Amino acid sequence: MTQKKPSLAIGMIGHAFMGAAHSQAWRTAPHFFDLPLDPAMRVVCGRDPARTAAAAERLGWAESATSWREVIGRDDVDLVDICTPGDTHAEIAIAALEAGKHVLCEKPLANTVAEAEEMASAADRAAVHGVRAMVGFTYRRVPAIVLARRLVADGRLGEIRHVRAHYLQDWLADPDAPLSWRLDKDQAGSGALGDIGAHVVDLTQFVLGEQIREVSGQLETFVKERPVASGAAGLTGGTTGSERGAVTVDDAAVFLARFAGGALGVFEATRFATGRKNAIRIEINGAKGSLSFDFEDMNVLHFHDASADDLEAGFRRIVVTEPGHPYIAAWWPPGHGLGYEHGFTHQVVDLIGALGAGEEPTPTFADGLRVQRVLAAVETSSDTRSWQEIPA
Ligand code: 4PW
Repeated sequence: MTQKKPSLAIGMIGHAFMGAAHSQAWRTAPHFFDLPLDPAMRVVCGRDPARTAAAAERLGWAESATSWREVIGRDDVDLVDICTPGDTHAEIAIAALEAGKHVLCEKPLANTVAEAEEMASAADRAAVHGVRAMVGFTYRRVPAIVLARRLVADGRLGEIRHVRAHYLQDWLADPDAPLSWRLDKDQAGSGALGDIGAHVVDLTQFVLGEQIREVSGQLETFVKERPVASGAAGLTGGTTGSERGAVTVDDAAVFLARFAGGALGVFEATRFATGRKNAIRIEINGAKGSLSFDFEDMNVLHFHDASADDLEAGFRRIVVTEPGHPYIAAWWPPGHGLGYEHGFTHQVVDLIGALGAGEEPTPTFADGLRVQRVLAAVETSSDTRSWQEIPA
């Protein structure tokens, strides 16, 4: 007889785009991976009772609730999964950790460095009692990205000289796209910089295993006013009326960076790159070789080994779908490819694995704070037209 695994009961706050992505991860992970704990989708929380009940039904949650405080107060919830806009992260995460609940919090960790510092301190205090916190930089869990990190760690690229990192979307190129919460500084903290630039900051630091130490950047808001959304508005769709409101965040962010090991970085995050839908493009050049990745072709990593014979050298297209590649053995035969949602599944697999082993899951809130410091430094740099150092 197989022994029943201990369960991990989840309470999820928020049920829009990220809530749906996280829900599929909690639903799917135990069916494909051998996990030490069995996730139970206990309760989903939202503001509107009818919409939240419908979301519970659609996404697979046993119950719905309208008070996050009630959710974190429940004895039958072990982990709080925060999928709400950034302005609520600090309050919910700190309260949940203080209530003894593990926390998974969507990125960016917070809207300000001060909030992120408080969250990282709360995580440190909770860790003493075995309560864990993790921030959801989900693209770290793309198999090709993990392979890239391994190649760098194994010295296959040698000393790293250049990092080119772009996150390109185009859903705001239409000046009449609705004014959603992502365009409101109070709710989102920043625009392209925090929403998508945060990912490439985290990814490059993850792949290199090094921090960014200095930045010089420029932010721009191309469309300063938009029609106010009359209902929920996301990356696509949404209805508007005649009222217009101010965009209070950046539409695009560009910055130069210097990594701790001396590599030079060029970063770009924009929602105005017409034709680019979710192009996370990272190219790294080292003394012994180079890597190139594009999320729009996410099952592939390009690798150039500079030590190869000149006549045969050049970028090799590695299809990252072999059973020996990270995470792949749990999925499909070679060549059958993974998609956007698999990163979220791997995220909860790694989280549950760490909780089962009594280890600290990564990225930690301290990692999230480091990213937040880079974002803040880019903003200050843009405001003051100066280089900014990032404290270690
Ligand atoms: O990966 C991105 C997210 O972090 C998504 O494309 C959209 O932008 C939704 O939130 C952010």
